[in-house]
Amino acid sequence: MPRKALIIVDVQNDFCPGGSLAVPEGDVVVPVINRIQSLFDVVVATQDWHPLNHISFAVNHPGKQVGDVVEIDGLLQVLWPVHCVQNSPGAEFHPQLDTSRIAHVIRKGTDPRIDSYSGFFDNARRRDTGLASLLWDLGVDEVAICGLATDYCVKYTALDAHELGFATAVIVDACRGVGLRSDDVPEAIRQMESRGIKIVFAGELAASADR
Ligand code: VGL
Ligand code: ZN
Repeated sequence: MPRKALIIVDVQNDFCPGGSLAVPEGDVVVPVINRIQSLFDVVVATQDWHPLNHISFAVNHPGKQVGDVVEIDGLLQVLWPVHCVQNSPGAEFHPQLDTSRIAHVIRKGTDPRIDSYSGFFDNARRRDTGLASLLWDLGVDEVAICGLATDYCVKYTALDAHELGFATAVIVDACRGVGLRSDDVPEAIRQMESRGIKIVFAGELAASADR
């Protein structure tokens, strides 16, 4: 029965250099992630997968700019450039990401009315993506999270995984952040660690693997 899952978060062209919401050094996570995939019993991936009329796109808010924060239905929403539009090249996985081991892909952010940073729930927790039950059905009790971006989707996916009862680790050198503010990434790491999420490096994983 599988136990340990790797969750690869949003390693998509738009979050890599040259993409519309490029995360600095976003592509450097790709070889690291490819190297560690075989250490896990099951590998799943999330894909940010927005319709063109998505609420998180600044262009859909006349008079607003990228980086502005608006309140929608009582939730604060950062406005982003158009990114990861369903079926567009920017929404595809980075071409060098090894997808051969990915057992399931969870697409999130598909509802135009609400954003979804976490791979488990939308930002208001109205809807479940099915990721938790998928992992439970596979007998997974331990997850490690990697990908993009440390200060958004990686962070919220890790916080939810921990809260759902999975023993949760974040592989920091297999993640990169947006860093809208200079301390967003270290702050995200501190926050995850203070909740009980383990912060690890890819090299330690290999060393502790019992096979
Ligand atoms: C993400 C901002 C907007 C992420 C997704 O994958 O971290 N960030 N949409
Ligand atoms: Zn998005």
